[in-house]
Amino acid sequence: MPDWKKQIAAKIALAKRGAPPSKPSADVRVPPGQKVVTNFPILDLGILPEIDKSNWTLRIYGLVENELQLGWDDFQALPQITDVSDFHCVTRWSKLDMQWDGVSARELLMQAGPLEHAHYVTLHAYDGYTTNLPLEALLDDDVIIAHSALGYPLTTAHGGPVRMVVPKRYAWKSAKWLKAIEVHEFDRPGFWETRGYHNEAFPFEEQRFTDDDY
Ligand SMILES: Nc1nc2c(c(=O)[nH]1)N[C@H]1C(S)=C(S)[C@@H](COP(=O)(O)O)O[C@H]1N2
Ligand SMILES: [Mo]
Repeated sequence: MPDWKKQIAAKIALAKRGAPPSKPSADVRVPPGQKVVTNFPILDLGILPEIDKSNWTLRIYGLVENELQLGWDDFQALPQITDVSDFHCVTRWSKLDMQWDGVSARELLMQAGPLEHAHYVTLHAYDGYTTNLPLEALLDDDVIIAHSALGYPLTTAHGGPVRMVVPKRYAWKSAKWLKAIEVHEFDRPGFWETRGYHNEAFPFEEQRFTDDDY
């Protein structure tokens, strides 16, 4: 097994061992302070990037063994998965049973091969938005680089052609119009994280804003 595969396996084991108490218990499905909605609200900076699939690319770069730059056909050729998860926005709406189709973030990261000192990622989006996560957070089974929601291709408003979905964190960590995943050693707060939003963003802990901790 190549070194980076062992490292990923070790990181997955670590993530499981140290899993934060963010998983819904059987009887509590909706995080505190959230209301279930049946519509699918749209939240962003108000910049709608129009991205043509013919010049769309997704880059994985930084502390990886093989930097990747995928075009649309390359992305479609990757193994496809479907995952159903709940989506929690810090503005207090939750949408349950969202079905996402796309590529497992873990699968893509495995192909890139994070180096030993890779610990954090920055997600870069086509509207200039960024958000940060621990690398481990992207290795969970439910994290998906999605091209479809509820069986339909993502609309531009919801982040099409491709967005990240990280169900265990508040939705601002789920970058729409995903352009690149940058892998680095030290944590680098993203757009909202530098504006007072909580760095970890676990809905079941109500980690909404940095002040909540102090
Ligand atoms: N690129 C980008 N991604 C983004 C945002 C953004 O402004 N730009 N907003 C985030 C926020 S605050 C939320 S709640 C979700 C909303 O996703 P939706 O509009 O599909 O409901 O997208 C997140 N991803
Ligand atoms: Mo949000």
